[in-house]
Amino acid sequence: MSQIILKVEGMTCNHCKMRAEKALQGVSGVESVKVDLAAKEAVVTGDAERASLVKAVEDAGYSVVG
Ligand SMILES: [Cu+2]
Repeated sequence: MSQIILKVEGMTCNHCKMRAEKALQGVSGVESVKVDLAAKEAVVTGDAERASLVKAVEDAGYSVVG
């Protein structure tokens, strides 16, 4: 199991945070998700592919930087 940290741009409120969390939780292999709105950071644990996580965030309407 590994931990992946994504820098997420575009989240402006708690609703965005929940939306991003839900999107990431739906990715195959994800064990847990924690999104920090102020830090614009998503911490994901599990065996998910980074590319799949990025796609999930983008499909939810946000972007991943770095
Ligand atoms: Cu929002």
